[in-house]
Amino acid sequence: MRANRMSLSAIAVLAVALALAGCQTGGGGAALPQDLQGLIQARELTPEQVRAAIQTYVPPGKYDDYLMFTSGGQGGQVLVIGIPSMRLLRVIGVFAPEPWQGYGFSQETQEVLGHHGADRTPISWGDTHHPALSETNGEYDGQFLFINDKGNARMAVIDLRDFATKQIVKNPNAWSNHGAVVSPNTDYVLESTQYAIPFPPRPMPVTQENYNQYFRGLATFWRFDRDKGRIDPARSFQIELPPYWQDLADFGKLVSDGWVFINSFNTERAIGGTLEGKPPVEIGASANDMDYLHIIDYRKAAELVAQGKGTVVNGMRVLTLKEAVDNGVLYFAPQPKSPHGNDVAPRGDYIVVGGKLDPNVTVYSFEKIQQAIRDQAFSGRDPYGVPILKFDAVVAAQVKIGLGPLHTMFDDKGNAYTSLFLDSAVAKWTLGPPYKTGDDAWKLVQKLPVQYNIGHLTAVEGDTVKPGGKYLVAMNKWSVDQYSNVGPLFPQNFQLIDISGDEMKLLYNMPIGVGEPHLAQIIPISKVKSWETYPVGTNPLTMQPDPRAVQPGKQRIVREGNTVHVYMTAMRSHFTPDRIRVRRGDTVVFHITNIEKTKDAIHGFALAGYNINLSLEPGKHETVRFRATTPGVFPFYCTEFCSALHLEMMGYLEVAP
Ligand SMILES: [Cu+2]
Repeated sequence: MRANRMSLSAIAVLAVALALAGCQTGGGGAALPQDLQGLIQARELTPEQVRAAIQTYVPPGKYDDYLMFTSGGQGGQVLVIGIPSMRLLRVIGVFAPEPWQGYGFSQETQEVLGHHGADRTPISWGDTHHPALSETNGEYDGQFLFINDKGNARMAVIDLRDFATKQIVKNPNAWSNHGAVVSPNTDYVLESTQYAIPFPPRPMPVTQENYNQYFRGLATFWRFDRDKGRIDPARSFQIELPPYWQDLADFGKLVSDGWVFINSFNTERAIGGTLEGKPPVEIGASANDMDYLHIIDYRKAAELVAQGKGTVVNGMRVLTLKEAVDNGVLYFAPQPKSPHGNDVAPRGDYIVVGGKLDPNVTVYSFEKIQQAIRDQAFSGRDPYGVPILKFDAVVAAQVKIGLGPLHTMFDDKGNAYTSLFLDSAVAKWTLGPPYKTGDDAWKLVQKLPVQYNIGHLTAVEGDTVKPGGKYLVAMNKWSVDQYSNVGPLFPQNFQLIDISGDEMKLLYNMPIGVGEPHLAQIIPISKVKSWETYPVGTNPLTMQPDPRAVQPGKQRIVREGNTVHVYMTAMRSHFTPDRIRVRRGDTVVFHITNIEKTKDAIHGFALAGYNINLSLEPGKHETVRFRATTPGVFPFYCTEFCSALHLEMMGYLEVAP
């Protein structure tokens, strides 16, 4: 018998619990049935495991309480996962074509994907890192989701009415970025550049002299127009920063509203050179004991830009480093050591920083920062003239929690949760006044081992002004021994943790086999008001009726010179028209409306040989345009199993020679 096999007395305790649960829900059952006891014993489950199973089980037809939006990493996607079941509910194509959704095949979605490569060609991947839900007064409002592409310095806007990507903007002055965070009312979405390049971008030898003199970082404030549901590049701006690698950012809130905090690393300005016998970047960038927390008065920066300050570089207005320093927009505070997380507490009063090579989290007081700025309590200036606030003047506490602290989330009881990469653990610790006072303040409460090497973590609304508590998800980089071997590309490991009680408890493992998720956010499902169908004839890009939407009875084929327009409808179980004849060299434009009003009555439109594949949800209208270069007879068909006669939902395109 294995040591962890459930004892009979433990089963008895659990039986009582189950029986009580049964009574409360009217399910009956005065005792745990014999066969259930046998099942638990046969599977060698511990009481903790049975409890976790009951806590996370969502029966067929019942819904999860929360949605987690997580980056899909190199897949360029967003994954939508139900909590507590940890079931994958949706994949949203963002920076890469996604065939199931027909994303990147229609004219509408090709426009969204754009041409952002160095040679103005489309890029067909992205490294999604930081999802950021739109906020109203510092709380998630369930309307929009933003996510960055670290790999190519892009930012995307997803509309949560239909969970589809509506816009991608390319940072014109950077090739990498980190973070996507929103201001408390979503007027700005911020990205930091990760790896500095020459500013303005131009070719030059990567030497130390050039790096120090010409390379720069940037904080990019994308202006979001909520009414239009789009970022407005013309009203966006950047702040020029020293060539330290700006990393995670967080907007202030409540008392610190109007400010933003960005951590940085490689203040050493290491540039590698391993082939010339120089130390690699990892060594060079880890020499200093302190890097710099960037403290930015972005309201003042926006005012200066509105007054016409700054210069325009590649169409983007940029407040220069000198203007930022001269006008009191930018300050530094020392932060230990190669930091990653940088998280503002729920009341906006503290900023928590995890230094990857420091066993402490360092907590800055916003009030002390403001006082130090008023007192000009500077310990000096960096080589670019930025004033550095005295460390002791701005720090509220340092709490020793373990090795490799990265990222911090908060609950509704004054606790903070920090991922520990090197320890492979989540540390729960307490904030200071007014959250906790006396001996209860600034105290490590518990360390829960996770499997393994956790990067970010996320808790229910854990970065808002009203954290929800209840659940936390550890986003682990290594799974090692947690899953069956499916080859050398191991899945990432999400672990659901119960944080509702005094002690954190591990509930569930979820493998992620589609990319390396970086960060996630969790929102109560009741806050997301998504559509079940589109009003018939809706253009998904504008979310408005499309003037070219096709009504029943108005299907037609119209030739305009060498362009053939096919106005088509899809409904169970046929396309109208279903026989189309064009000539070689014609441009063919399909305007297709799914005229179904029934939810889940989805059709697809796939045309052989021409790389055409659409998803037509009920009511959706989409356009696909291509040149018929090759003569032949090409079947098209519905790719969604929509009815008993789904296989018959097809037609022929004849391309005459
Ligand atoms: Cu169909």
